[in-house]
Amino acid sequence: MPSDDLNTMLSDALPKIGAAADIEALEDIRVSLLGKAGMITLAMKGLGGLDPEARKARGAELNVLKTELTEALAARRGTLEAAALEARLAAQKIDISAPPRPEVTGAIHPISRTMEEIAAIFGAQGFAVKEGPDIEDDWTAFGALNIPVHHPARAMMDTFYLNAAFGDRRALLRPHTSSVQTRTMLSETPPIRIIVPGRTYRSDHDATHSPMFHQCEGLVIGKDITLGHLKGCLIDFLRAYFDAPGLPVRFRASYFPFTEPSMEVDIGWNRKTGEIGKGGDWLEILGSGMVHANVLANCGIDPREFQGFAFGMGIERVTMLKHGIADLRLFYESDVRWLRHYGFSPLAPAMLHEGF
Ligand code: 2NL
Repeated sequence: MPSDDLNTMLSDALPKIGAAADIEALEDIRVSLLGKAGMITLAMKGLGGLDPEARKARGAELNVLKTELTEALAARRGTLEAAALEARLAAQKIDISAPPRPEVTGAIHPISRTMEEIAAIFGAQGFAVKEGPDIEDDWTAFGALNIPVHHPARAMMDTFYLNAAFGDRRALLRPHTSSVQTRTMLSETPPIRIIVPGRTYRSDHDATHSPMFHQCEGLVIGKDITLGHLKGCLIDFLRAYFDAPGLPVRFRASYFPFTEPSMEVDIGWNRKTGEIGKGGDWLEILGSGMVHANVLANCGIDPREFQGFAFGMGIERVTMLKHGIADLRLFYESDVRWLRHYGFSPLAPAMLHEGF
């Protein structure tokens, strides 16, 4: 049987431990029992004064008592800590039933989207994207491209001229992106394989013309570039862009001052339904041709050594055809309802996938 004083110590301590209100109170109790001057510690120290027989018996009793108290302290500490954690979690609780703040998501403009798609398709054919200034001089925009001084494209009614000059050249807003190709031919040596998407300006304003619009032109120059390359390149592009593997494509003889021979490129469609790739009608979609020898020479490339092809298309036009957008003017109105309807998710960028 344990000694009476130890029994009393146990029966006094256990309820106190069980009732300790917090960790601090529990710690005070632990120190009073097991600390340096605690009751158990002192009782342990008192063992030295006993004879061996009694010391052994009381020592064993003290160890049992110490174990019981230690376990009781640990159990109470566990309970108090769990309660404290519970209280902290309750205080920090997030109310997930609260309605979120409305989040405004922007959309990619259809013109930007088309330019990204065109860059992805030609990018896979090895083309680089080039950009250049919107304000140009008349030699870079016209003269270099074999467009004679009295050509209608140079007339005031088509081109926006500025009251400024670059030396003896008149400043203007570029009426096509070809000036960027002029600059590229002047600054780089072939092989050249570029597309030039960008803004262009013409003094024209009605339901189907905007004074600012977008074009994408392309230029390929090398030693052995042929009309066959032009055809393969553009057929592949049109079938990828319109996502129509069997799309009929027709090359029709035409005229541009900067190409010889020149061809307009038509695709098959149904004039009545607007469906692309079906029906017996033809729709003009691109201008193209083999770069004129004069243009190469003007831009410092020897036409006896190099040749190439070029093409151009209107971004608005191919965007309207692909997405069934009827009115050109809405592209520039910045009406958020229109943008939300015709715009594209910035999280799903244009890229070349299996379907192309
Ligand atoms: C069209 C016609 C075309 C080009 C653009 C070009 C550029 C250089 C040299 C030769 Cl630097 N050609 N560009 C060639 C043929 C047609 O575009 O209908 N565009 C919307």
